[in-house]
Amino acid sequence: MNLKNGVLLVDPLMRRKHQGMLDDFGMKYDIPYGLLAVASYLQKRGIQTGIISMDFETRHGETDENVLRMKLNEYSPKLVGITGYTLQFNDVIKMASVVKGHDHNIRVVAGGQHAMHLPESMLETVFFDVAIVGEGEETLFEYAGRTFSGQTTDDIAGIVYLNENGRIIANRRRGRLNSEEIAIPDYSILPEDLVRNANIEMLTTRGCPYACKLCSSETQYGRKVVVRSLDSVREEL
Ligand code: B12
Ligand code: SF4
Repeated sequence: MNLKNGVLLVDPLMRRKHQGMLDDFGMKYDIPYGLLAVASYLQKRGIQTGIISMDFETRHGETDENVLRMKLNEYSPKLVGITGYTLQFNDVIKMASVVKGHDHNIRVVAGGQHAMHLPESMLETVFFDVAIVGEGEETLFEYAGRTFSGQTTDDIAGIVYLNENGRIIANRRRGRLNSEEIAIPDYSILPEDLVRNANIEMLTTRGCPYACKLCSSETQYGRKVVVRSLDSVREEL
């Protein structure tokens, strides 16, 4: 795969750090649903996108750093996006530092749960160009398009970035995707062996009308619920 004008998305280590633990159903891997949603959306709109799951790629004992270096050499992406829960924070930073160490000109984007709640904690590490808040599909599509054509990215809705004075700038939030804009997950983007050894879930709605203190839903989605159409759910099944 050549990603010279494409995007490489990385899911840092999660389970392999804990001796390759299996889940309650005896499965080895997790589907990185957030990355798959973003990649399926970008591919549909003509941006070639690859996903690396570090739990899967390190299954024969390679280190995550070496896998990433190998993939960067193989794919030559211009842009790398890294997802992560808070408990993956250190590995997210490690992955970003490997990318910038490999080639400082590659744009590195932070997304997912930790980045959207504490974007400044990503930007302060200086390994990220921007953090994306909320749903990632349209924001990354616009950011990648503008980056590839050499345009400014500072005014893109949904991004947080460091300006030239080192100040953190949070742009206005982007509106939500409607039900037809949510791409049907394209499982062919992931290695077949990963998919066969993971539980497959279906996400038929996004968002919640409530705002419980313990939950991330309101920060991520506001209070609007978006329900996918029956046709799209049927097609995914
Ligand atoms: C379904 C779900 C699960 C499922 C499936 C997990 C999986 N394989 O992904 C199960 C039950 C297995 C699960 C387990 C866990 N979960 Co869970 N889970 C959820 C839930 C309800 C929905 C997540 C989801 O799939 N959303 C749909 C996808 C499409 O959205 P998304 O991943 O957020 O991605 C979007 C954006 O974040 C963004 N994005 C994501 N990555 C990137 C990357 C880039 C570069 C860009 C630009 C954008 C981007 O774009 C995506 C599309 O819009 C959320 C609650 C919530 N509000 O989101 C909690 C949530 C994600 N889970 C959480 C946690 C903690 C866990 C566990 C770690 C719990 C534990 N201690 O074991 C495990 C981790 C399992 C694992 N290895 O992934 C926390 C994370 C909190 C945090 N600050 O990190 C959440 C937010 C719940 C909460 N507390 O509010 N979970
Ligand atoms: S915990 Fe989150 S998803 Fe559940 S009702 Fe509360 S706000 Fe909604």
